[in-house]
Amino acid sequence: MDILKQMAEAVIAGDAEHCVSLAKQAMENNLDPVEVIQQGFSKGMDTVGGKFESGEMFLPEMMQAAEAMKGGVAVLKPAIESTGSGSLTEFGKAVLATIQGDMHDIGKNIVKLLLSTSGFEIIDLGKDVKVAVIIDKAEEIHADVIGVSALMTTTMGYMPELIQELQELGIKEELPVMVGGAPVTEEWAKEIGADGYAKDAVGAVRTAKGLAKK
Ligand code: HCB
Repeated sequence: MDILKQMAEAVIAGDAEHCVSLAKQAMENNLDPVEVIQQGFSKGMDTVGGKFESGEMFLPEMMQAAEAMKGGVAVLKPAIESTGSGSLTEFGKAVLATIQGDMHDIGKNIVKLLLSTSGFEIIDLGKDVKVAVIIDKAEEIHADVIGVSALMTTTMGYMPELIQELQELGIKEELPVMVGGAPVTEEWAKEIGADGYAKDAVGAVRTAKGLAKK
């Protein structure tokens, strides 16, 4: 089995130790750490989500899988940071948050890692963040882009609320919003009037750079 498949399997098994040792092995073999996250660990997490949905896996196992993935990503973090390009503020400031009611932050943290190594200063508001808090902070620091994450169909609904609120305050033009997270699609992003969408962290860097330049 190739190493990426083993990584996915280690996440599914919730085996943190194995995730860490595979991540170390990947670094020793000079694999691209971003590729390793996207094609290895994240694939395992997709399977975990499917198994949870079909009742084959339960919450404790999903939590264990999340911890295992976090352990693996932590090993890859320095390698991603060392390949960083661009000065800290080349593209300006990005406010990141997982939306209100949503505790999922693994994806948002990967987006943060990549943006922070791509010329953005990051203001990470964390998870379960109220729309008003995101707007206040973005306004206060004159953010160049707002990146919001939602992993549940129930919390996605706060994204259009964020955009409407920005419109009502008359500051939508100066604060572009990028949306993402597993249930979010490009079509939906357009429908709610978001300025950008990204399927993954690499896409988030591309989208954020495009929005910040404007
Ligand atoms: Co969670 N959970 N979960 N969960 N969870 C999901 C999201 C379900 C889809 C699983 C399922 O049923 N198939 C489901 C939601 C269903 C729905 O939409 N209605 C679900 C549920 C139901 C729940 C609970 C309600 C379960 C319960 O308590 N009964 C509960 C929610 C609590 C709450 O939020 N209020 C819950 C809890 C958990 C944990 C704690 C066990 C754990 C989260 C740990 C953590 O994040 N610290 C967890 C996990 C791990 C998942 C799955 C398995 C994986 C999510 C993940 O980390 N993926 C997920 C299933 C799935 O998504 N397929 C499942 C890996 C990352 C790397 O991918 O998509 O987050 P990502 O991020 C990508 C990409 O989207 C993009 O870049 C990232 C990197 O490439 N991106 C952005 C992300 N954000 C962006 C923002 C931008 O602006 C731009 C791009």
